[in-house]
Amino acid sequence: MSIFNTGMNPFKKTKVVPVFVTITSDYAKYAAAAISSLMRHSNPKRHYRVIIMYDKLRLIDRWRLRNMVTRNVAIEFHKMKYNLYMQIIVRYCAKRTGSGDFFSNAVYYYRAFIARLFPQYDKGIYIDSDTILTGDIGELYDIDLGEKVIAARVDPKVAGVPEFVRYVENALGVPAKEYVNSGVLLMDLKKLRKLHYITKMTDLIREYDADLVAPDQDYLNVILKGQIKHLGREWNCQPEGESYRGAKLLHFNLSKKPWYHEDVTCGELFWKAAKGTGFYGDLMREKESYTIDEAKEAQMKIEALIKKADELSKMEKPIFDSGVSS
Ligand SMILES: [Mn+2]
Repeated sequence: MSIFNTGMNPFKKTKVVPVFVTITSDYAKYAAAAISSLMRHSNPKRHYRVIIMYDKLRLIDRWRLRNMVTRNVAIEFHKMKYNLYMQIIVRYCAKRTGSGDFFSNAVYYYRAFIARLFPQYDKGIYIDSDTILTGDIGELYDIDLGEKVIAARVDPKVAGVPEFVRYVENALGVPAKEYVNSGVLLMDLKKLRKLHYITKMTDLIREYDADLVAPDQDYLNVILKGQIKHLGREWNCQPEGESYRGAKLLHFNLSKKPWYHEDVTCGELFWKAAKGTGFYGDLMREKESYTIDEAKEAQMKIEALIKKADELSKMEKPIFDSGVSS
C-alpha cells in the first residue's frame, strides 16, 4: 500500500516537491522540528518528499524520523557513500579543526551532491536543520529560476560585519551584495548536473586546499558567481537582528539556538514544531544541560571566525584564480 493513501495518484495532478535535509545523529532532533514545521505548513493539495541524506544516523533516529510521515509528506533516506568525491571532502575536513572552524564536518558538503545523486529530479530544495517553516515550502519550489542555476538569499550576517564583507570581496572575489547564505537553496538540478558542480567543487578543494571561513558556502558563491537568483527575506529570515514579519522560513543562523537558550527570538516556534516529534524529550534535556562554558565556547567560535575573516581579507588577490565560475 502506498504511503500516499489518498485514493488517487498524486503525481498525476502536481509534481512532488523534493526537500533535502543533510544530517548526522547530532542533528536529527533539530531536523525533526524543521520537518514537522514543513508538514504543518504544507498545502494539503500538494505532495512533498523529504529526503534525508546522512552518514552516521542511529537506527532509533531513523525510526523516529520515518514515523513522522504524513498523508502528503513522505520521508526517504539516503546514506552517503565513501566515493572519491567524499574521500576528498573528508580528508579536507579532517585538516580544518582549528578554532573558528565551524565547517570541519563533511555533512556540510552533502548538499553539493544532490544534483548528482538524484537524477530523477530536475528541481529541488535544500534546507538547513536549524530552520523552521512558517509558510508552505511549495511556494518556494514554484519560484521561477529563469536562467539562473540556484536561488538563495544574500547573507544578512555578512553585511553587518565589516570583516566578513572584506573577506568575501578580497579573498573570494565575490561582491558582498551578491554573496548568499547556503542554508536555504532552490536548485535547478539539471543545470547543476550540466555544470558538474560536485566535480568543480572537489577540483577546487584538491587544487587549492584553501583555508576558508564558510567552506561549502564559499565554494557555492565562487563557483556559481553571477548565476544565483536572490530570494527575498521571507525565505531565509534570520529573526535575531531583523524583522520576521511575513517570513515563511526562519533560520537560526550564526545566532543563539532555541535548543540551548531561553531568550531566542521566535524560539517558541521551534518548540511548537518540536513538540510533534519523537525528539521533544531529548531537546528539553539538551537545553537543561547546556552550560555557561558551552555558551562561552560558542561565542568564542564566532569571534574566532571574524578574526579569521579579517586575516584572510588582507590578501592581495582572491584565493581562486579567475575563471572558476562557469
Ligand atoms: Mn544554518
